[in-house]
Amino acid sequence: MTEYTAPKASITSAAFTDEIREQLRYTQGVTPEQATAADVYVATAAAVRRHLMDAWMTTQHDMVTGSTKAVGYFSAEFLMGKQLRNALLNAGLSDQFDDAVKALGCDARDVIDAEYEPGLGNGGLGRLAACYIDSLASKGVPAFGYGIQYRYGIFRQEFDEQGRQVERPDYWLANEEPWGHIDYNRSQRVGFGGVVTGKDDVRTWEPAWCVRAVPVDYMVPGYESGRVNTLRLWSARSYDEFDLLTFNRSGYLAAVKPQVKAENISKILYPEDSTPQGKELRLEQQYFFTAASIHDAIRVFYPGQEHPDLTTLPDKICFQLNDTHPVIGIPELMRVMIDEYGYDWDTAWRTTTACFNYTCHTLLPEALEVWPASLIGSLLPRHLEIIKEIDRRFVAQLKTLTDDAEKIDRMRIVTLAADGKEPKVRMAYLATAGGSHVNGVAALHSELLKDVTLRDFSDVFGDKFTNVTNGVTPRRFVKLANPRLSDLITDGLGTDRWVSHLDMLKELVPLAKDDAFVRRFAEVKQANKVDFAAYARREYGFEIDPNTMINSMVKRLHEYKRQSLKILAVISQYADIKSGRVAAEDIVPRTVVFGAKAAPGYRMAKLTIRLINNVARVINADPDVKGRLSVYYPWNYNIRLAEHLIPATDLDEQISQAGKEASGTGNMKFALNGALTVGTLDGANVEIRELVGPENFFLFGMTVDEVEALYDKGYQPSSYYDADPRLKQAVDMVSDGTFSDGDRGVYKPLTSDWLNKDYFMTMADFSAYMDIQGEIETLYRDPLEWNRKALLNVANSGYFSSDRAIDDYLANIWKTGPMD
Ligand code: CJB
Repeated sequence: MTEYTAPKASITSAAFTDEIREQLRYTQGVTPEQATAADVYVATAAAVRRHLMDAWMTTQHDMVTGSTKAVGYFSAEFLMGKQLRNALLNAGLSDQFDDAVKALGCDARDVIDAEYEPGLGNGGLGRLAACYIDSLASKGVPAFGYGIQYRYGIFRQEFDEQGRQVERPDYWLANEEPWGHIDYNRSQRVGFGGVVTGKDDVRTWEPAWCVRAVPVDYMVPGYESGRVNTLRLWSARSYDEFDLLTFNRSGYLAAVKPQVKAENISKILYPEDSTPQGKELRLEQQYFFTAASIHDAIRVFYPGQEHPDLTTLPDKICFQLNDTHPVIGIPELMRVMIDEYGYDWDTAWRTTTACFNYTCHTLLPEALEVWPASLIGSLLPRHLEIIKEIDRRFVAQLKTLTDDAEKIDRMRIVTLAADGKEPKVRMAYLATAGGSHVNGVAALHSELLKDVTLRDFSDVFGDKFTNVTNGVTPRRFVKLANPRLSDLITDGLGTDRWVSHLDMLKELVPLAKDDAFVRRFAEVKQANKVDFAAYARREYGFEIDPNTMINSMVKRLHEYKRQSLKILAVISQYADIKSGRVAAEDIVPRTVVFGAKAAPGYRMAKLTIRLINNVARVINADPDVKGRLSVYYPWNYNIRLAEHLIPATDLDEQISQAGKEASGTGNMKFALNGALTVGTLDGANVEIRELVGPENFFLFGMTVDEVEALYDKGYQPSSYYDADPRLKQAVDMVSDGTFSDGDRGVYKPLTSDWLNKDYFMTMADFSAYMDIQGEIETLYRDPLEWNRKALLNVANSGYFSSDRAIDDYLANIWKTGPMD
């Protein structure tokens, strides 16, 4: 593969300032003197877009005329974060911007802050998609991100006086949004409902209602690649026409109903992470964006052709299904080929399976989407026919491969309507049968997928299964988020090539023996902590002491991630100091920072939020522990907060129950920014620990096998409560009203779950978790040794670049590469 390096923008700061001035005048209609930071932000965005425009157009042109297969990354979520700094970096205009804002008399931070962060994703899955399109562009691989431009992103989280989560709508488009380009000329018609008519081999679907899918295009500039790819997010609009027949018959309201319904399709992002609700609107969204995207790909790659040879589609583009959300694309491509272009089944199937690949992001069975066949039938009647036919042929194929009838039943894509249960369509199975490859997102996860979740499939179609361990973009999460560390790395390596070749970080390993370099590394961390304290004061009114250990746990709130374990440990540490059991001076001063949103309907998760907030309230107000232990929970955790917190963190918590976290990507970001991890052998923690060295990772807790064995033996959480006085005391403090102004009922659902069910074995892992704290504190008391280990984490984490992950996808799944 050739490396394509474009010259950096050669424009001077003065010239760039003039360009911003021009945009202020002609786009914003203000003079530089009148301009607010928000005006300068919009003007700068417009100026940067102009710089990227030629490369964007050339990339699109080369993609269509060249012979390199493209990638269509289908994802219901793209959690992009703020765009301005990233666009400036990749346009080679960062320094010019810093000079320009000065010349214009404003503060760079205010301009950056003026951008409203789009929240078009829930968490890890959506952020991964954003990292991957960044890496694809940076490698010069022709690619589209395909998704939905939700009008309302993930809710804005607030806390009420009782510490409860309150969800506020995130109407991000009410703010100036200079990045998206709405392209009405390239809209697509997407149909729903209706009837299917015709004979067996010639079927015609007449949808009852149609939605206009309008593409909103975002530039995805590569880092030093000279390429700018496209993120195409579909927005649902109604057609002006409405059903005159209905109007005449039953009145205006009934006639416009489909139009109103149409606009709702892209209105809101479902806020469930990992455990989605099987709601009709969700299926509508899924079909809406995958259908529009497939039609769009055909339009792009066969321009103006009425009778394209679609059997060549897999040579032009492959579609990566980011989880089960876009899997309805498989029957859609079948339908398009058979019904719209007249191909026979076998040809359509060969083409479809060659186009699609599926990434699974979970091990939780409830997260694998299953749709009632009746729902698919009413919304997409022709697709249900096709899915049934896929299933029929699939079962016939299985019969030639195995005699195990039970196994075949277990593998059915459409479940049998036994015992009065209505048939269901298993989307993960459809994806596995209808695509060429299935991958998990970390080594352990991919093994468990094969051994447990999709075991029958891996027995029969073992060749389809592979692993691609996740990665994160070093541009956003190191270069931009942590400029001090970036400078130190560049100094240590004598080059900044590491930004696109992150494996070069390995060359820092010898520097871990150099005490002077380790001290410089420690100074970087300390300065980042001071910065974070200032940020937390400014944004949240928190008084964080940067001379304490910053101990972070940021991720979605989910029982399997075990925020409960962390808060119980905090309570226990609090009790230790308070009771005098541990002398205050023997405690390493610690600031625990939580960040997490809970799905609005997830009762236990929301109660955990309330508990954390109230533990924080009590501890932070208690003079007995002042300066030793404090707890902060900044609300509305998002990418921006991550970018501030991660570089300032000393200790990162990755404490999920073994076998439940598919990978994690926060763990990678923290390691790359020089935090040490306390974690279980779960997800990508396993690989992080192997790479950074077991001696540089705080491991605790049960393994996957031990968890299994304990379940089999019969798990009794209360026995751990009885056996460990620390645990007993912590749980009792939650029950006895310490964190609820004496009200003993508030946390009952939590405490009763811990003692009676505790599905994720928090009780069983508590003692091991507490025991490792001693080791953590001993090391932290020796700053040189702590920082040496933290530096070794940085040096050995280059593998977790999303560039490497994309290389793996290119080599093993997509079989393509950079454009010529
Ligand atoms: N994940 O964020 C989500 N949403 C889902 O619906 C299912 C999984 C997460 O995906 C990340 C990216 O692969 C993983 O790192 C993480 O473990 C997983 O929970």
